[in-house]
Amino acid sequence: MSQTPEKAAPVVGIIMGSQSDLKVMSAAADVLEQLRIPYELTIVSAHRTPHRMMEYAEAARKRGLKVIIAGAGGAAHLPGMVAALTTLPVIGVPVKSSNSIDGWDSILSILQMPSGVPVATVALNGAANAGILAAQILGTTNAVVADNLEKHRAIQKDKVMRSVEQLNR
Ligand code: RP5
Repeated sequence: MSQTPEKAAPVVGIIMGSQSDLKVMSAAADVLEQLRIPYELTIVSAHRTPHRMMEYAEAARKRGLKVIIAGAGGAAHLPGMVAALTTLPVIGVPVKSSNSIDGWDSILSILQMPSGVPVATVALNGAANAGILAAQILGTTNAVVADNLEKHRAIQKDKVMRSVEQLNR
């Protein structure tokens, strides 16, 4: 009888302030899947579930997470507050929510952290880059991840070179 292989424990935590952020934040999960990095994904709202946010951030390292990707929109306090509660690296994704003033609210809420509590902020809706950056952090100590990142880069390069060839035809 074949056995289902045990799912590897997540090393990246993807969290977001609302279900409405998922359409943006799923790009981080897609990248981690491509790179074969085990992750977990859930909703943690800084304002609507502040105690859940504290529990999540404070338990993250003990549960084996190495990096947290946190996305939020509007008054986007989730990444910064999680960064304040853990010394794991936190990557912030400013999400352009429907009530957003062109996304500047989200960007500035996440980007302008006080000295001593950094959040590595990616571009507006830049969840894919958040996934890659998380992998790059893991790749500093994990040769398999570093190798998968090299392959990912090579695929990107091939795509560009194919476009160049098509234009030159
Ligand atoms: C933030 O408010 C969330 O991160 C989301 O981007 C924004 C809107 O949330 P919903 O009203 O759609 O739940 O907390």
